[in-house]
Amino acid sequence: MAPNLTLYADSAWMSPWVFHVLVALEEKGLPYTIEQIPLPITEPLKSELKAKAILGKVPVLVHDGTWITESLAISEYLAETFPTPGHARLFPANLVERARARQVMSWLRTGLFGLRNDRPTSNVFGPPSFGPMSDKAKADAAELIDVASALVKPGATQMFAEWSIADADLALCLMRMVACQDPMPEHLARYALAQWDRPSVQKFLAHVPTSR
Ligand SMILES: N[C@@H](CCC(=O)N[C@@H](CS)C(=O)NCC(=O)O)C(=O)O
Repeated sequence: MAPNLTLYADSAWMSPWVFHVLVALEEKGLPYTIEQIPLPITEPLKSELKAKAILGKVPVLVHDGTWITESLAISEYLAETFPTPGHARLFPANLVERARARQVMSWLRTGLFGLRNDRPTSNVFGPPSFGPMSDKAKADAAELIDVASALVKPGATQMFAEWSIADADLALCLMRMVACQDPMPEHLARYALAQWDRPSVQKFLAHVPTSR
């Protein structure tokens, strides 16, 4: 029987964390429906979400009455609930690469606030509109390029031996700069654009789940 999955997404389609979950669902080849919520989330709806999903934020994944928040918790849940070989992998099979993927995703969620502030995802998912970077954003941009350069070899279209959901997250962060034509090594821009061509990412840009 097909699983019963619903993704609660922001109706403006700007959330990098909703992006992560939608890409995960698409890569897994799972059927799902979308509920769109305008941000900021109103207090009554926030309370309703908290009662069911602990946190009143998007993304929320609902699977057969189980409500989960936090994008990383959701992709881990999807990876374990719908494992290979029946479904595609989200995390590298190799232990060290898997740890690295988690390291990158955790770092992207807890840092780079200057860059995230000056180069919001609205530039990537909508028409670019941006000013000069603050010193903090410039430092974050340099850190992002350093980290990405350590992980993405010239000519590579993925970080590890196989694609992982960490590639989608790293590519989106790089796209914050690519969309604003900020300088970066050519091979990193090419890596980000290659990720952008994936059907799962294109699905996010179209805001429509694949009908299965
Ligand atoms: N760390 C969380 C972040 C979730 C989050 O911050 N969601 C924002 C949208 S990007 C949200 O729901 N904000 C609405 C609010 O706080 O009212 C994740 O990875 O899912």
